[in-house]
Amino acid sequence: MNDLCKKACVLFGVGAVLFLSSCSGQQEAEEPHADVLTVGFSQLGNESDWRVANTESMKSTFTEEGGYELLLEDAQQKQEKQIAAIRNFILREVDYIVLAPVVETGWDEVLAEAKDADVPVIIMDRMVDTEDGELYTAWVGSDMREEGEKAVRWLEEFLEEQGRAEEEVSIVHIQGTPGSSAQLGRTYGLEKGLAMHDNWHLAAQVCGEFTQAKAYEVMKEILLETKEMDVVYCENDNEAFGVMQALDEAGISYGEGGDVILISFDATEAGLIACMEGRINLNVECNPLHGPRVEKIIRQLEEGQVPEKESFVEETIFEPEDLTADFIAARGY
Ligand code: GZL
Repeated sequence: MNDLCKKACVLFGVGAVLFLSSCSGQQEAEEPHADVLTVGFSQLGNESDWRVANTESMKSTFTEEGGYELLLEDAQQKQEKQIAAIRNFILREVDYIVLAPVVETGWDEVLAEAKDADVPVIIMDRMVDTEDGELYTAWVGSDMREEGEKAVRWLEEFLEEQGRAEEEVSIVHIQGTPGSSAQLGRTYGLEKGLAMHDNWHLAAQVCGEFTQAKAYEVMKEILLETKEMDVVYCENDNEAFGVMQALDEAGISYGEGGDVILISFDATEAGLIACMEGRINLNVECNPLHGPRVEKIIRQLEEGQVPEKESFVEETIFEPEDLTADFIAARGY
């Protein structure tokens, strides 16, 4: 082959390589982000410090830089809005649905629609009570019954230490959202304790909706009826804050050295500060930082692995002497 011909072949070869690489470049540019996972997240609301931390954990985990598109829909405590959000996610053909269910029941139909559409559903935080466990892929959250039982065990020991084990104990119970796992579990623990102790009595059992405003309202109403109470059992920190407001206005002391023993759940930053300062006697941890836990499940599924069906978070309890400002600041919520 003469020199001219050789040069022509080389030039053609280089041109072909350049052309193909430019095409593949164009093709990559045209692909609609094929490597991005779209996660539809139905969050039940924004009712408490715990919920805010939970939402933030999801947002800081499922980032664009991490290869995700997070579609966050806040249902404002309404199950029908969560159901509509899930249907919207199915229509948008998301890769995964994450559901933080406001209550445990009423999910079978929409979860079946997601299953029929081959969209895996991960349940986070509270549980769903479905006929068919195959309607969701995995659940991650807290053992709320155990949280309630921990609080009651602590109360038994606390009263024992105070020599009050045989005394009459009047308990005000401020419950969370009716039918939510957190309310069902924490109520289970207290009611089990009431059944075990003939000298423990319910002075009142009302719904505080996991909010400070509602707990303040219902506690003021209770105080119009009675000021005789030994324990107020609040099913989350925001309820405890509302109860504190009402007790302050009534001139009733609470917490360490107070007339009323104040028990709370969540162990949020504000709740632990109140506990460290002795205004809450016991704060039962309920960890909201589920973002990384949900991502681990999604990564397992992406790699063809089968995640645990149920993953419970390890949690503890806090008394004032357990806490320092540095410890609280380092906890992340
Ligand atoms: C508990 C979570 C509860 C928190 C509340 O896992 O579902 O909902 O205890 C929140 O603060 O509103």
